[in-house]
Amino acid sequence: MIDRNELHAMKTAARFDEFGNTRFPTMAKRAVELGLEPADSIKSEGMSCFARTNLGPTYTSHETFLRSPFCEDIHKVSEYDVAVVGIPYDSGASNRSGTRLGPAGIRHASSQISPFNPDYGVDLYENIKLCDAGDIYTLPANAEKTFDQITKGIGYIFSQGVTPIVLGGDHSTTFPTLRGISKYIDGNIGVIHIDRHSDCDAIQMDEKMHGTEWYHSTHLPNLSAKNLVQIGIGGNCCKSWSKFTRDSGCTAISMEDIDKYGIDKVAELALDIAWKGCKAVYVSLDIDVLEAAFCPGTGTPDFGGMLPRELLRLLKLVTAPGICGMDVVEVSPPFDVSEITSLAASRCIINVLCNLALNKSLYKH
Ligand SMILES: [Mn+2]
Repeated sequence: MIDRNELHAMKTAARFDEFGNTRFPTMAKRAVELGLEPADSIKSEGMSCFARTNLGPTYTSHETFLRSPFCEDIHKVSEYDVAVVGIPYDSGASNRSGTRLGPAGIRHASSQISPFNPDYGVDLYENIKLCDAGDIYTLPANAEKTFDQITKGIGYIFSQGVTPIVLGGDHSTTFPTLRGISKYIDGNIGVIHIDRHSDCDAIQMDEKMHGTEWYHSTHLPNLSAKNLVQIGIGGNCCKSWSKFTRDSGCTAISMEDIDKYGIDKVAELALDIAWKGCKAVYVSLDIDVLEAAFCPGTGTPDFGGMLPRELLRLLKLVTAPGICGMDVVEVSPPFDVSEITSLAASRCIINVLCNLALNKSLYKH
């Protein structure tokens, strides 16, 4: 019979105290110093609001967007105009997962792109003070605590006078993002939502999944459905979509409308509705609005969506007057091919930032 105490594993375990335990408390303290205390609902030691040191989740990205400076100490984020921030969370995905790796995928793809953009004649390194604020520390097992982290983190960036550009993550993250931003806007906020799907159920699989963010966002005190414009809608939408669109007062624009009226007229209508009575407008881009051939790496690909140049033209027109923030969600690198989808997301963000620089329309507050 083997002597239990002679087992290698048991001997090693018995030496636990000899290993010392100074590294974890030091790193935990530094994580909170640099990345804020976590949301009040989180009790575990060593967790912070922004994932700092290497105590964050393993899928947190350490590469920066467009190789911009990493704002490790989040208290210094106010030194920048724009902060790119990742939300590696995909527990709201009802179909294919993998968007927790979206921020890492988009950052990696963006590192191949030049900060100089000949389409706009703008060099982002020269024209915008851009940083990467790293990722929000997300909790895959708990949506509400993750949402609290997102609301606190994105709200903090916005409260420091910085425009947040959010890398998703699945689309459920947009609700806590808007909850964070909207409370710092003294007035109403409008939204231009570009997506193949309307995501407007109150509840999905009994939870706030990635098909529910517009129901909850339009119940925020200063965000009315009357200022919500959804562009690209069609394909694989739930039946409940028609009820929300009919009853809430939001405006849905389908691919057929885009074919009929063209991108320029659609953008004009979207701006008119989103800005009506509002102090600021937010843009939420679900990458699955692109025809599936151009975005294989996403949770719910759909056939018959926008072509890349239609999407770039739409973004150019709707972001020209300025935005208070933007997200690009639903990039799922495990399903991607040759980084097509991550590259599409990177290009959309870079073009929008160049557009803000060109029009001098960065959000001021
Ligand atoms: Mn969506």
